[in-house]
Amino acid sequence: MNKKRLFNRICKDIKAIKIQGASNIAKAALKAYSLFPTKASIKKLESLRPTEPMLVNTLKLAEKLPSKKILQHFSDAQNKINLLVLKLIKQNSTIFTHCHSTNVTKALIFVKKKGKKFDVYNTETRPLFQGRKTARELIKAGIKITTYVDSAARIAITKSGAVVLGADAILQNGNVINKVGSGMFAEIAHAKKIPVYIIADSWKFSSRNIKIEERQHKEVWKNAPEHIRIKNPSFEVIEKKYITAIISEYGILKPEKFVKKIKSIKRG
Ligand code: RI2
Repeated sequence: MNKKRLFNRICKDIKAIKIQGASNIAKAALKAYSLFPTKASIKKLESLRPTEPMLVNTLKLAEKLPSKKILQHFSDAQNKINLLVLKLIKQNSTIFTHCHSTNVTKALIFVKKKGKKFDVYNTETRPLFQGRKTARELIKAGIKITTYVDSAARIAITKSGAVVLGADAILQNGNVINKVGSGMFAEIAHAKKIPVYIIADSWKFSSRNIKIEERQHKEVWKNAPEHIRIKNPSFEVIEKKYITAIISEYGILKPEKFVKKIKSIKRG
């Protein structure tokens, strides 16, 4: 495939969520940028998924650093996260998760490989069913998984020992943006005194205002009768008061502490 076609293919796959999740999107964008390292490429790539600061942060660094160094960051951060999650997950516990997060699934698979026993309850994650991707990956790794329809989440959460979610964006005020439903699930968990952990590479932090991506109504209902208004927000805010901690390469930190840490690193 020639360079132009490959660039366009990557853009198309990111837009259609064939390439899914903040980390995978950032890595694919990095590959596309390396084909055409221009400002115009950055503009195009950033426009594909407006709620992904990791993509923005990665491309900003790609202007200064070799791709190899950036990729090294992703794997170093994940390795540190894995060790923290290993300490956190209790033997014979049940973890609830939503959507598909590479940071989450890699950490859970690591914990399983280290011999800890736990099982996972997850949601389908309508309309694009990213929960099935999570279920496939975890079952392949030998982790027991039970999938619920999204509207059964309260039943699943109530039976779980912890809610573990990924992130698309971590905001200056400590709130987190993740797949739609996450805010509601965190609120339910909080009401039931079940801890809520966000597992995320720190490059998801953004000091900008983040737009919530609104996707096509066709994803929700392909041949809907005319005049039915369909809304399809892809993400929502999880308020920091519902988040027990953010687990990143900088440790297990309360949202405010995480933000403080990131800001001190940037200043330093
Ligand atoms: P990684 C996903 O978005 C979900 O919201 C998920 O929690 C987040 O990205 C995780 O990112 P989408 O691409 O942990 O399915 O994979 O819309 O970096």
